Amino acid sequence: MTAPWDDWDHIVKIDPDKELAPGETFEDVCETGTDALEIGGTLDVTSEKMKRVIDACGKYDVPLYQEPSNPGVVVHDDAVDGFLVPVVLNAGDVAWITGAHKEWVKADDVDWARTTTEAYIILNPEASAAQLTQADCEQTAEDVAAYAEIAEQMYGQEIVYVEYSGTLGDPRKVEAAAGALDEATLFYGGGIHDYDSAYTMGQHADAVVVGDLVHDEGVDAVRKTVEGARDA
Ligand code: 1GP
Repeated sequence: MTAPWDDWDHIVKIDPDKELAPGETFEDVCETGTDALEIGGTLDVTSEKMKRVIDACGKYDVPLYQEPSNPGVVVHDDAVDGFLVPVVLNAGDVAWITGAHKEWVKADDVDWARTTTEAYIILNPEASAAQLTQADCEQTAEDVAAYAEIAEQMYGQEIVYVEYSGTLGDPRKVEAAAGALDEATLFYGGGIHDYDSAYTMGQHADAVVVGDLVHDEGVDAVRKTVEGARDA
């Protein structure tokens, strides 16, 4: 069975709590050549902010996915292709493994046909997501490989996500995760800021995720990361 992300090299992650670079529009973001947009952030996201980005992006031809950080920010909208829901394998607080998910199922009529989980391995202890989830970021390459393997083989995860949000990570750990996976798709995110960083991580990950760059530097910089990820 094929999934849309099987063909992705590059994803732009829009934080609904942040503005785009001055003078730029979501149309500009969609024209960078990225394969998909994920809308999600860790802090201060609301369903209203989520909806504002969905409304702005929905009319373009780039697949649009919500990545809800908690049940309260989920928006049901036909413009959205699906939901990519984080499950943090190395969370210290089990709310981020099953707890928030349980609350979501209780509160919402979950659209399972369009919902897929992402098995996160969070590795930057400074990141808000690491602090919120109390992630144990002290993981060797061997540990990361083991997490990736259990994600796929024990928990049937289709997507494994090595997350260094805010900083460029250790390519050897990304390589270790890639080596442990059979069919699952590997996302890498964190500190991708130019052609070389995208190329380096893209050599191991199936798709690289670019977040802060789109807000801080803008679409010209993002376009170079698309080239790096494509060439990898
Ligand atoms: C965040 O992995 C993404 O969830 C992207 O990270 O913001 O560091 O690009 P950056």
